[in-house]
Amino acid sequence: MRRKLAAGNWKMNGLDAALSELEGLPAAENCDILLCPPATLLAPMVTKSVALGGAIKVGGQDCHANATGAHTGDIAAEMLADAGAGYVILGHSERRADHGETDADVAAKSLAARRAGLIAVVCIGETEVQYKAGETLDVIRTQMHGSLPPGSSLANTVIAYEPVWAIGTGLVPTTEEIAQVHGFIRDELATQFGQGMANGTRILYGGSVKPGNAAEIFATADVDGALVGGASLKAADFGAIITAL
Ligand code: G2H
Repeated sequence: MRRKLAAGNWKMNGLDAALSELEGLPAAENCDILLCPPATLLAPMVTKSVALGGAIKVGGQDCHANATGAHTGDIAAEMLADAGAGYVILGHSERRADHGETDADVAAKSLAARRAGLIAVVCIGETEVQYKAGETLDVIRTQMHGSLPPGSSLANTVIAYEPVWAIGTGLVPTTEEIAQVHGFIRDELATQFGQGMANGTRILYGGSVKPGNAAEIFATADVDGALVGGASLKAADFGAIITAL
């Protein structure tokens, strides 16, 4: 049985005062809660989570492939772990677009996450052009083969399917489309890593998840939770999404 995961990606949002939002989140018995704040808030968020009982897991939004070195502005997986993180988002489409990250980069970062004991939340998803050209499944297959390194397992990897055209736009695929892609991802996991990983790996949907559409998305086949951006910033919204799981 796959345990559901409600993951929040704060992106480049949030100053110290935003941590008070954690106080308004509901206790969730049926799912894990993960928040991925900007790096500046990682350690304080861990402290806040512990003060609230420790139910909220904390993750980074990216890591470098190396453990140390001359990489100004980057952060190592070991540093995220040292700050108390348990997860790291990798290959988000904004990083692929803004920083030119390739599937090979994401695979190298996934190995770094594993080296540091972090669970990698690996993001994949097609662009609007690819979607309209009917290339979604081919794109997903290519990204999975390139971004998931050998040794990926249900213990060290979560997949987030995020259609790029649905991110921050208010547009959402139909539940039939989500079910098709998530089922395809699970089949590809079986092909690449075996049936055990396919059965046990959590596959999140991401892209304009809101309180108003969360229940319908979560009821969709092979959806094990969500990676939530804008709606994870406020406890009222993220709490409603958690409750819908
Ligand atoms: C997709 C998602 C969070 P939003 O990027 O990963 O953002 O929910 O704002 O579309």
